Amino acid sequence: MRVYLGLGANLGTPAQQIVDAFDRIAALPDTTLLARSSLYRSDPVGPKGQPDYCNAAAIIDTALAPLDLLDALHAIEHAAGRQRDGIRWAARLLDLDILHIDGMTLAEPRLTVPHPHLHERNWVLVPLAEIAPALDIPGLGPVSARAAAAGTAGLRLWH
Ligand code: A4P
Ligand code: MG
Repeated sequence: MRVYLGLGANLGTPAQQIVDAFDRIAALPDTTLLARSSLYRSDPVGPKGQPDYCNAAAIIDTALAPLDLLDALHAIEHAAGRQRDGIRWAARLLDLDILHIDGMTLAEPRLTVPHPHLHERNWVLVPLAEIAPALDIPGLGPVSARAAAAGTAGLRLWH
């Protein structure tokens, strides 16, 4: 099954954590990393006073069942958190979201797909549009059009 992932981090060394997460995702069993987006810097949305986020998107093919994939992604988040002593879950060292699964919709609290906030977040849509512009998400339409509509306010490439 083909799965589209969103990655985010805003504590520690965010870009390094995203790059490490790409590697860990690529190393998951029965999983191939097909594409990774550029890294983006985005203004934090949510509680004030957080550092900027590093955000990115990825496409994988995996034989893992959706909830097994979710567990595996949580394990990667947990491993990233454990590497850093002191600060824990204050903002976020690593957040891995399942954005979309080809041909599948899920509406459980543990796993809602497409991701319920996808349509309103340019830091998710713009990286996703870079690697999957023609992807047509149920209820959203083509990602490229949604990304264009979401704009680039607060979003730039990570340098
Ligand atoms: N869950 C349900 N559906 C999904 C899905 N499609 N993918 C459940 C992943 N998880 C899903 O998630 C909480 C629970 O959601 C999980 O246990 C899972 O079973 P979490 O990652 O543990 O918690 P969270 O991320 O703190 O919660 P929340 O509300 O999802 O936060 P968001 O919406 O992810 O927002 N600003 C910028 N610029 N960039 C960001 O990346 N991120 C956030 C976090 C806020 N502001 C940001 C960014
Ligand atoms: Mg999340």
